[in-house]
Amino acid sequence: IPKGMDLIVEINRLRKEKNAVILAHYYQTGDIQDISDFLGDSLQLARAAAKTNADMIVFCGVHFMAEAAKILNPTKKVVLPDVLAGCSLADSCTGEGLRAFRAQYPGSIVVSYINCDAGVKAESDIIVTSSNAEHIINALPPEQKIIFAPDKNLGRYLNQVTGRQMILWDGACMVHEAFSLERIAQQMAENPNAKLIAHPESEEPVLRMAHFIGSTSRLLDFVVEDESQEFIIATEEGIIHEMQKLAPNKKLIPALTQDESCNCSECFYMKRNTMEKLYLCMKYELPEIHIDEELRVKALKSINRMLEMSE
Ligand code: CIZ
Ligand code: SF4
Repeated sequence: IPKGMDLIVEINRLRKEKNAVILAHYYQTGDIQDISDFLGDSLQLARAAAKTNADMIVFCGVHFMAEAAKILNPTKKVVLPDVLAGCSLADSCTGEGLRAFRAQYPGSIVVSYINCDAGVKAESDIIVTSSNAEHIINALPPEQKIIFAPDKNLGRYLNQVTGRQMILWDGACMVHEAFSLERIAQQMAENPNAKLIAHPESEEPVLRMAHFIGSTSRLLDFVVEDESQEFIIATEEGIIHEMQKLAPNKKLIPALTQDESCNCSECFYMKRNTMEKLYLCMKYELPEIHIDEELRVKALKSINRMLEMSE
């Protein structure tokens, strides 16, 4: 990259020249969020990917999200700025592992959180996100035995709100598991008017203390709409960029993690994407997401069930 090159100008030029659409997750860095055509959580981005007319989808998020965009758009080129933008939660479960697990519970169906790879999606009956999971699970027959993968924290929370007893796969997100109950309690004591809001990937003790629990997009709406002026945010701190834009006068405090050397809860995978890598990936159209067609069709079935059931 030539020194002094204006990355914003160049990215805009490439976007036009190549009829590309830039989709960015709320956990991306602020500069990437600002340059995106569409900013959203995983469900909103999957929907945007399903609707786009662009020739190239530039997916600024992690690998499983870009892969979902490809599953929905097999004829389009999908590129991801850094192919190593993975996910500890998606890595905790494989298609084979899930198939073996499922074999232990005959008669059950598998509901999987969208944070998983295509192999897991292909072994699942229905995909859910944290925005629609409760609604979809409630729509299943009460006697239906359900396996929920891969996030045990979200699964436990969903069991609580739906009254089901889903069998849980033992996976978790390293970012949402990093929060410190003690340090958050201290933050609450120091900011007595602040409401604690949390993503359900967080651990149970944090959720028990929270005033509000919701998906990424619901947490955003809550901060904007609630009468409170102060919030402690227990989710990946990238979301605060958009929250602060939409609620410029509110005080937004990132919840503290166990690691005292940093006060932040950043997803290291999400932050692998940078403006430089975004520019290079648009220029060279690499790294590109490829997926085996048989696997894609199987994975698509479970995603489509979600899109139908969450309308
Ligand atoms: O932790 C994540 O990656 C989340 C919550 C994604 C999303 O947008 O649902
Ligand atoms: Fe995966 Fe957690 Fe990062 Fe989300 S925040 S991409 S679940 S590691």
